[in-house]
Amino acid sequence: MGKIIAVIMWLLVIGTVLLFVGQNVLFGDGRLWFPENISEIGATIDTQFSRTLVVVGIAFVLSQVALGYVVFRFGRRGQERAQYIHGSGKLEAIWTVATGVVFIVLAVMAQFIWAQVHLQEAGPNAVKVEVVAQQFQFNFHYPGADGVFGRTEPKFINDSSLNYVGLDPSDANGKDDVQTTTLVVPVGDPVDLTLRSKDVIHSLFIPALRFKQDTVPGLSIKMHFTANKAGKYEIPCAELCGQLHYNMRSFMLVLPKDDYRAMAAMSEEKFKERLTELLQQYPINR
Ligand SMILES: [Cu+2]
Repeated sequence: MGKIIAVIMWLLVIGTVLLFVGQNVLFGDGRLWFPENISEIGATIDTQFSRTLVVVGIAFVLSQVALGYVVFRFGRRGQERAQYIHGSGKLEAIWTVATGVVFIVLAVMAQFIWAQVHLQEAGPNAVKVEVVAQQFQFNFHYPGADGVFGRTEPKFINDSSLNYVGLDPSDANGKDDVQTTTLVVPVGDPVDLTLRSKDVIHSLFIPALRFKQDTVPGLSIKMHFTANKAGKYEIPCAELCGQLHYNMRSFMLVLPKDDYRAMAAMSEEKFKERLTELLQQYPINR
């Protein structure tokens, strides 16, 4: 019985490795893998991801093959018995240090990418969008033609009058501001997001950008990206945030610069009309 279990274990390992290594061969179109990357730093993130996957994959294969070997050799009663030991300080030190070194090296490499999107500024010409998440939608707030955000305050939030972000009606800067549930950005220009939440933790996930950031009540989190391909991309909420979480899905429209500039100068009404047209015009990129 032990031998059969060991062989099944090894077959499972081979199957798992094939799913990752051979998925392009098995399915041809890479449908099990990430969508096409459209972010300027996405390739770096993908490289880091693959590097981590290979390191963890090697550890997984080695440990499973070794486990299978032990089951194969010592599995049956009456035959060869495994030696019982109380532990080995030397062995434990070796694998703890080795694991530590591997993970610290990976973390140090990854933090360069993390610092680029979190700690470095997006630049003065970046397009600014404020994100306010709530159960169960993402609201995107644009400054309108004047380029200045109107003042917002929680006491002005009123979902029934579509003031989801709480714009102060008495502030002149807010008169031309636009609130939508679609993220509209230009191609090729940095986009500076400020993320907030009105209720619970949500997560703005844009797979095509390799972008994922929690929105946390009480915090303003800044992050930036540059999208380099026009199109319509999915934004699911990636944090279980309540009963209708499954339904919390927005889109990001990446537009050619001229189209974007034209929209950025529009009134809220015109902006939304144009947005409806464009959302129908662009198919979803997967
Ligand atoms: Cu959510």
